Amino acid sequence: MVSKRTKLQLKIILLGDIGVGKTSILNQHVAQLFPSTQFVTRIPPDFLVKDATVNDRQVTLQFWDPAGHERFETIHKPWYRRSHCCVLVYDINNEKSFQSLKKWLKECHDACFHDMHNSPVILLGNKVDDGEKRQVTPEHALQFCAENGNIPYFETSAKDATNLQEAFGTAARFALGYKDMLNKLAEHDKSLVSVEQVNRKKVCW
Ligand SMILES: Nc1nc2c(ncn2[C@@H]2O[C@H](COP(=O)(O)OP(=O)(O)O)[C@@H](O)[C@H]2O)c(=O)[nH]1
Ligand SMILES: [Mg+2]
Repeated sequence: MVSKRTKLQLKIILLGDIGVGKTSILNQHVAQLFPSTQFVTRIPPDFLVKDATVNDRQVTLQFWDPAGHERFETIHKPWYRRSHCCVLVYDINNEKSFQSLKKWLKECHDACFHDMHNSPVILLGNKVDDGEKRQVTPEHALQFCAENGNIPYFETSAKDATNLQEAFGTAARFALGYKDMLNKLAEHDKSLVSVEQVNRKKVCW
């Protein structure tokens, strides 16, 4: 009998102020839906799932949406648990949502990715289809990215899907790379334990 191998599950979280377009981005990317009012009453934990091939490997991407919880000062730590990539989102027409990125990035680093300069994070400047009221320039956004560990930056639209494939392709590769790194560390830890056990046995002899 051929054993069924479960696909690799990768958890990608979306973070940013309320109203920047996180839910719309996910619904456009996963289900080609805009506007996305039918999802507003979903109950957390809240994620959408999409199968994909990343670096020739079959994976299931779980996209986690804070689903309104970002209204509060912080999101519960368990929501962040076992994340493999964070997609930060702000609205290019809303300076305040850009100012909040520092807070979201810090929360994300504190909760899951502890290495500030090597963490699987990307940034989306959303609503480019509506850029006439723009309050944040791309240069300003790129400067933020350079100062925070060279975060890749994409200008997106949930309305017409601009750059969503590119952004989520990068997010998926980051997530897979991060998962592989965690697996390697776990293997390394296991071998450390076994060396320790051998040494302990030697002491007993
Ligand atoms: N023009 C435009 N409107 C958007 C875009 N993304 C989201 N919106 C609108 O912005 C509002 C907030 O979007 P929503 O997805 O609920 O934001 P969330 O709170 O971050 O999940 C809704 O009225 C959306 O229709 C976009 O790319 N372009
Ligand atoms: Mg939402």
